[in-house]
Amino acid sequence: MKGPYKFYYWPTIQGRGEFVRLALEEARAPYTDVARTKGGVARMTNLMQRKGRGSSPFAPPFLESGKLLIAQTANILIYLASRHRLGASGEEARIAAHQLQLTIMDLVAEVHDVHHPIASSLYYEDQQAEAKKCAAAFVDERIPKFMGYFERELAHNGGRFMVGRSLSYVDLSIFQVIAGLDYAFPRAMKRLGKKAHPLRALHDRVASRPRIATYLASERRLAWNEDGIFRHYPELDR
Ligand SMILES: N[C@@H](CCC(=O)N[C@@H](CS)C(=O)NCC(=O)O)C(=O)O
Repeated sequence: MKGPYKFYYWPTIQGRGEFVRLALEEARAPYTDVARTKGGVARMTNLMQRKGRGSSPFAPPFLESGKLLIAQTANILIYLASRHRLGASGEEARIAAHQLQLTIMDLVAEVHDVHHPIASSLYYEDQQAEAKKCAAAFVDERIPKFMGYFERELAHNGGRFMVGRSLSYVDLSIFQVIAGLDYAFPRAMKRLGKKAHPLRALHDRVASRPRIATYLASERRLAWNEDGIFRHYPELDR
């Protein structure tokens, strides 16, 4: 058995942590979502300030595996993939998966910046005018550009998986991105269509995988909310 792992992320949001939770769930890896246990947030913040050997995380999510403390979402995923067959094997496929995941994380950062274009430390209400401008460009230009890219990559790989010939963590992450964009920008995402779009079909295939379906129906899956990265503000959804 690989693990058990200690997983650290903010306890009330899906955020970037969800990409890791999905991988842990699909792998059926034993893990504790530490910040969701009593005193867990303090333990998480202490680890970011730890002294001594090894590097400390700048920000959650991070994963403790034995003596390793691994931060950066894409870095955690590449680690889990090698231990749990969640990624295509071979150098080319490993690099391709990591490349796609880093691009997904770029998109996630842009999603965050739509509602916080000036500063993360300010309330949304204090940067709403700028957010509106940012959202217009994001919806009109960036969503189609990212979706077009991921769609081409999926088609290029045969249409079923983003990389390789079996499910990888990238497929799980595409599921999360589509689900998140559907929540945050339902009107803009209507352009993808209900069923026929290949990325939506991939989303649906991932959602119906038994372990993912069980997870999504469990209390471990946090509800979307307006504290996370994918936020639904109707005024930002054109
Ligand atoms: N590039 C990092 C970003 C990590 C990150 O920004 N984490 C957020 C939560 S989703 C955070 O807590 N940031 C605190 C900060 O930036 O000060 C990753 O992909 O894991």
